[in-house]
Order: sequence, then C-alpha cells, then structure tokens
Amino acid sequence: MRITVLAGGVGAARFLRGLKAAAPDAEITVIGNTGDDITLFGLRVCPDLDTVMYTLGGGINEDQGWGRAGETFAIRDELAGYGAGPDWFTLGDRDFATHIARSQLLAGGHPLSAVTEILCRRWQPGIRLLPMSDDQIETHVLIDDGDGRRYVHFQEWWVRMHAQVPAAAIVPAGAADARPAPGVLDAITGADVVLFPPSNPVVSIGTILAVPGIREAVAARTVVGVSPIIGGAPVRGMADACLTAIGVPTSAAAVGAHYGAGLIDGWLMDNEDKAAAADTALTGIEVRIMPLYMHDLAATADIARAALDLAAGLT
Ligand code: FO1
Repeated sequence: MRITVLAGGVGAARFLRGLKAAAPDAEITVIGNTGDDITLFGLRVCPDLDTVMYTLGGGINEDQGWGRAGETFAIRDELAGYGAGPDWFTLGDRDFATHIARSQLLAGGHPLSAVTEILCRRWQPGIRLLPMSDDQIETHVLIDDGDGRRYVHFQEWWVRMHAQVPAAAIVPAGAADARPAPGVLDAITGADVVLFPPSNPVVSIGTILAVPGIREAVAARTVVGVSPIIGGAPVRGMADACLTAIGVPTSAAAVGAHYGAGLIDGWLMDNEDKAAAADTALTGIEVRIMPLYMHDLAATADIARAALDLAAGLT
C-alpha cells in the first residue's frame, strides 16, 4: 500500500509514528512543509523537515517536540557574546550541525530534496521525506503593531511574538512561482490514499497546497484528514491565530469545511466534537468520531488505522 502524507511539524511527526505502527508494510511518502524555513546566522533551517526526520529517526527532544534530544548550547552562548542575533530563536549545538551540513550541501548546488535525502541517510526515518518544493517559499505574516504595518517572517510572529499580534494576512511568499520538488506529484498521483495529519491547516497543510499543482493532484485522490482542533481549541500550537487570520472559526467542523468536499473525502473528529458531525458544512465528507488525543503510540496508531479504514471504505 502506498500512503502519502502532507506534513507540518510536531503533530505530523507524532502521527507518522502511529501510521508506521498501524501500517508497517506500507510505502509512506511524506511531503514536508518548507514555508517555516528560515535563514539564521547564514544557515538554512528547515524546522518541519527536521522535526519529522528527528522524530522518526529517534533523535527528537520528546518534551519539546522539536530540536534534538540531549542538546547543549555552547554555540548559542558564543554567538550571544558577539551580540549576533536573533536571540529569540534557539538552536542547540547538535541541531546547528544539521543546519551547517544542509547549508554546505545547498551551497554546493544540491537542491533541498537531494539534501534532505542525504540528511535522512543518517536518521533512517523509515519513510521517504520530500520537501514540498526545491524553490524557496517562506510564510510571511502581515501585522500591525507599534512599529507599523509590515510583513514579518512566520517564525518571528510565531516564536518571538507568540502569535499574540493579530495577523491581517498570512502569505506563502514565493509559492506562486514555485514547482513541486521532484517526486512530489508522482507520490500523490501514485498514492492509494493521501492523509492530512493533525497539522496546522493554514501554515502547514495550506502552504503545501499553495505550491502550484499540488492541490489539484491531491483533490484527485482519496484524502482523509485528522482534525487538529478538539473542542474548539488546537491540540498544540497556535492554529487558532492562523485560522482567525483567514476567517475560519476554530472548530473541527469549520476546518473540515475549509478543506471542503472538493479536496477531502473523509474527516476524523474527536468525541468532544460529536455534535458537529452532522453539520451541513461537512456535506459530502464522510465524518468519523473517535478519540483523537495522541496520548501514546497505541492511541496514535488507532487514529492512523481509523484514517486508513475510512479511506478503504471510500475508495
Ligand atoms: N520554537 C519555539 O517556540 N522557540 C524556538 O526557539 C524554536 C527553535 C527551533 C529550532 C529548530 C527547529 O527545528 C524548531 C524550532 N522551534 C522553536 C519550533 C518551530 O519554530 C515551530 O514550532 C515550527 O516551525 C511550527 O511548526
């Protein structure tokens, strides 16, 4: 069985662990969001690709959900000694090595897809990890604070401002002229099922779908999504601030309806959202209700299994 997953960071990485347990023989391709990528200290940092790679490769900081386990911060402290910023985005020494290796390969002319493959040779994540595009796409957020109306990088809004400043717009800068990375469209058209894990619908899944050609290819497949919203709140992160920016209410039904029957065929919502299963906004989408908290591997595998079962019934 061939499964293709559009992935953001922490939620997707944890879901993928469950998917691997639920479908150990499946060929899984993960199309990772690169809209969160940022250049810091001259190095290219790809948080969502790294979160998937480290989580499935056994190197993740489990408490945090991102970054490396067993980190030290000598480089950060040395940089601070020079007043070299920014100081609001923390990179550990082990993580720095990944960004140095990546940046060196990129400078040598390798596209991000080839670089990601090389980095994954070390981590052996057990899935094929593809960036959504080899072209540079960065999510920018339009804000209006004391310093005026301007665009900031997504990470500045998310990490430095904790998404507390309202976003007037969220744009995937560069997406319109980008092309899917090699293998991305084939992985979608050749998939038995495409899954949307409980990732941010705006800045993770939404950004991947903004790469020309990806949305159309996905819409032609059987697609099942897992709601990242439970009981009117994001399970993790600040997806509510992103949804507000695009005028979508923070509810499982509203996110399902935002994807729409033209894109997804099945939608998993949590028991807490049972009453919304019959919402007319979800007409044309097969809804299943089940516990969606990814407490442990067994619970996560149950969610992945339910997504695959739902897809099998729809094909
Ligand atoms: N998130 C934070 O809240 N603060 C950080 O300092 C931070 C550093 C960081 C470094 C590497 C990395 O791969 C991820 C990092 N994240 C950090 C997480 C990241 O900013 C976001 O949560 C994702 O981009 C959203 O998916």
